[in-house]
Amino acid sequence: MPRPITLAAAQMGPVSRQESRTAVVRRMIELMRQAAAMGAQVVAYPEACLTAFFPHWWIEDEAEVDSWFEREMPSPATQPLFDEARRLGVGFHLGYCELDTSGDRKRRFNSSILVAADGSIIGKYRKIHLPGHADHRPQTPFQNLEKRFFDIGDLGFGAWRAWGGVAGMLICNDRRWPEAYRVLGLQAVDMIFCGYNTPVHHPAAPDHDRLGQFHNELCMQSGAYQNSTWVVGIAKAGVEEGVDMIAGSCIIAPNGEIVARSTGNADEVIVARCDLDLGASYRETTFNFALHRRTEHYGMLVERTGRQAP
Ligand code: ING
Repeated sequence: MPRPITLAAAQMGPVSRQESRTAVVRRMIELMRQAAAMGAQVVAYPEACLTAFFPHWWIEDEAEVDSWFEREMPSPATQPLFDEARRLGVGFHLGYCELDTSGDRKRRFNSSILVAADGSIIGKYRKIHLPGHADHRPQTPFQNLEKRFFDIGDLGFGAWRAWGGVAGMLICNDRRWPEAYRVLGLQAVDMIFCGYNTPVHHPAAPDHDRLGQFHNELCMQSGAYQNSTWVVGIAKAGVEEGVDMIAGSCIIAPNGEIVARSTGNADEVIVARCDLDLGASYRETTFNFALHRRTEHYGMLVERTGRQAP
C-alpha cells in the first residue's frame, strides 16, 4: 500500500568566500519556506552548503582551514535553520564540513546529517570517496584538495528509519561508485540524499567535461534503479569563486525516471510527491536476490571451485 512522502531538493547557487554563515542560513530558510509551501515534508540541501567549497583553493594556514568547518551542529549560526524546520514541521538533510575534536586528535570530515522535524539528528554520514589530490597544483585553473582537508569517512554507509521509510546518504563523488548505493540498497533504503559540488571542468580529464551533466544523471539514475530506491541529488551550482559548477539537481524514482529537475543554476526548490513503495515491485521481481542472484552461475566461481553450473 502506498507510502507517500513529499521530498524537496533545495539547490543553492554560489556561496562566496566572504558570505557569512548567517547570510547563507537566511537563504536556506527562504528555500525551506518555499519547499514547505509546496508541501515538502523533507528538504535536502547540497554538500558543504554553509560556505564556499574551499577545497577549490590552496590553503596552508591551519586556522584558516579550520575556519571553514563547524565545531558543533547545530551551531549558533545554524540554529535558526533547526528552529525554522521545527516551526514548519519539516525534516531536512544538510551537508557541512565537520571539525571533530572528540578524540585524541583533530579530525575533519565532509559530512551530512538527517534532521527530524523536532530538530533531533537522525543520522550522520562522513564522505568516504574523497576525489582530487592532496598536493598543490598551481598549473590547474582550480584545486580539488579534499584529500588534503578531509579525513576519510569512518561511519560507513548508514541507513536510518525515518519519515515512514529507510533513508541513507551519499556525498558528491560517492554517487559515482556503484558499491556506495549497493551497501545502502542491501539495507533496503527507500530514499538516498546526495549533495554535490561538481565543477563543469575536470582538470584531470578535460575531455569528460562535455558529459558532466550526463554522468551526473547516469550515476544517480543507475543507483536508484539498481537498488530500487528514490535518489535526491542536490547541487551547489553556478560560478563560485571562479569555479563554474553544474546544477542539475533532481529527484529520481526507483524505476530510474527523473521526476523533477532544476531549471537554473541558482537557489531553486524542486519538489516531488514520492511513493516509498514504488521500489517494492522492483525488489520483488527484477532485483529479487533470492530468486535471481545465484553465485554458482558466475563463471569465475565455477573455475575456482571446479563446480559445474546446474
Ligand atoms: N566533486 C566532484 C564529483 O565527484 C569530480 C569531483 C568531478 C570527480 C568529476 C570526478 C569527475 O562530483 C566532489 N566534491 O566530489
